[in-house]
Amino acid sequence: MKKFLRSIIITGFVFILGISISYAYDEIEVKDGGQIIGHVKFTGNPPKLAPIKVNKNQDICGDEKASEALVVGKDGAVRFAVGYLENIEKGKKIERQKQTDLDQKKCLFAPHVITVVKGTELAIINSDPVLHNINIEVEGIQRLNKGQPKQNQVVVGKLRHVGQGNITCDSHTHMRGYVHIFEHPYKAVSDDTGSFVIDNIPPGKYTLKVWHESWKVTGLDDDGRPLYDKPILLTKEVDVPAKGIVHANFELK
Ligand SMILES: [Cu+2]
Repeated sequence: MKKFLRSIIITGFVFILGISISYAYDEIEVKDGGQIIGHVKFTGNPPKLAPIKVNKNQDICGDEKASEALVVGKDGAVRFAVGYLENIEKGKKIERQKQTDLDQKKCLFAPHVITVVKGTELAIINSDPVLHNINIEVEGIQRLNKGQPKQNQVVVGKLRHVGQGNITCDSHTHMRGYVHIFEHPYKAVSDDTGSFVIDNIPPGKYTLKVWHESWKVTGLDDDGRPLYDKPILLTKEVDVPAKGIVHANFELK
């Protein structure tokens, strides 16, 4: 009886919290896991983006930087798109020992877009002989802000809130990156072939999303940094076969 009452109380509590908590993720042993290979392609001629002016430490950073808002390689391959499963509730284990690396290198965030599972370690290194800082804002709330005055200095942080984060450096207004924080490990960033791989998925039907930051300039901020349109979100229903591969094609234009 006590146990029953307790479960009712817990259920009620979870229900109330449920308004703010999206869902829980259960780590299980995945049997006959399947794979998604996503392909993100730009259709037509990609626009040529104006370089972004550097306002400080030009001796190290250079006078301007190529915009990474849209990076298109061979055959329209789009780099830095984020592919992920929406609301997957159980699946493979989260690799908590593995850190996600982010480098402040040549006055850019490298890589420009990263993904993490919430609560896992994000290691940020400053490879440059200049002061950088790492400022991460997730859904409008600052979640990490650390100065990195020394070269090769590493800062390790954890992001505990799911969502899309903007990465900026207060020292260099041209620097911009993105981090996506997930509840689960079924996410990947497209590489220079425009592909991303999500593996070891329990067979079944899922909603696959692709996020891209958008390259459409809507204006300039006070520092002359381009402001972009809201990110692009594409959706596809996929059926992941046991031990098999499903390909999913996405188009940007
Ligand atoms: Cu910087």
